[in-house]
Amino acid sequence: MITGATAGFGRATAVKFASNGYNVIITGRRKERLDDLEKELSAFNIKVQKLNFDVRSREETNKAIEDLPAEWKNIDILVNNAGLAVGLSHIDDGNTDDWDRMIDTNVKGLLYVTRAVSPLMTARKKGHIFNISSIAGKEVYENGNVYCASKHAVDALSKAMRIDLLKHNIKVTNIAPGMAETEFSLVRFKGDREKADAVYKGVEPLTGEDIAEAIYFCATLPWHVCINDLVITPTQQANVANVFRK
Ligand code: NDP
Ligand code: 8X3
Repeated sequence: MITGATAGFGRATAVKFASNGYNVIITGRRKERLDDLEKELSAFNIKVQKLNFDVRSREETNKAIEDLPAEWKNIDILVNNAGLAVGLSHIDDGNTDDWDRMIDTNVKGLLYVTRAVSPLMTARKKGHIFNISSIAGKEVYENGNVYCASKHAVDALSKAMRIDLLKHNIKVTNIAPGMAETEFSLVRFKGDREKADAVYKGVEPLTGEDIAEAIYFCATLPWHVCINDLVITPTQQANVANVFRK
């Protein structure tokens, strides 16, 4: 099950797993995108289940999971990927609606999905949860305040989940990507393409496929091996502040 499969990392992860024979549950708010992805994935001769809900709604999230047909409730792998950055401003000048969107999606949404899905895994004594944090969950940069705080929360929750779910034979992997060209910057800059493109100027950024590859690698290791935390950046990026642009 991959949250936020309508774009970027989530979409690429759905394609990666489906192309390797996994049945996939794909989620997101944009229904037409889910329909298009379902068509694309059906070429791999696997089963696809679409769940069209907003992770910010506890009711919608619980209903989506509760209503899953029994055979789809055997979720082996959950990728908590749905998330976003909105805006880039100093703390004294921030847009509090943007702050709500980031905290409600990146932190509370991830918690709602985990609360709904993890009991299905503990009951079966097996599962693997991936949380997509960020290098913004490891470091803080100017104007990144609330986004960085939300991803630090994901980083902390990955560690906490690992401890709490240990006795249930459930793996938890925190993925912390750096600069990746998806719809991320277009969302952050509210549709301003020029500003979004400028983020990646002179850099070969990560792609959704790069992150999908890493998730697939972690998910297919022998069962006694768990990658707890993975920081992945473009070769031209050392950390949030040091980027070598050509
Ligand atoms: P995209 O904008 O390309 O994809 C984001 C996905 O999240 C979309 O499928 C979107 O679906 C979904 N989503 C957003 N809000 C909600 C919501 N309220 N309910 C359900 N789904 C939602 O961005 P990325 O693929 O880059 O981002 C994926 C994750 O990776 C995010 O958590 C992001 O913070 C993180 N990340 C991104 C990095 C980057 O540089 N790109 C680097 C590090 C981490 P829809 O709009 O259809 O609901
Ligand atoms: C996205 C990467 O550096 O823009 O999480 O915060 S960064």
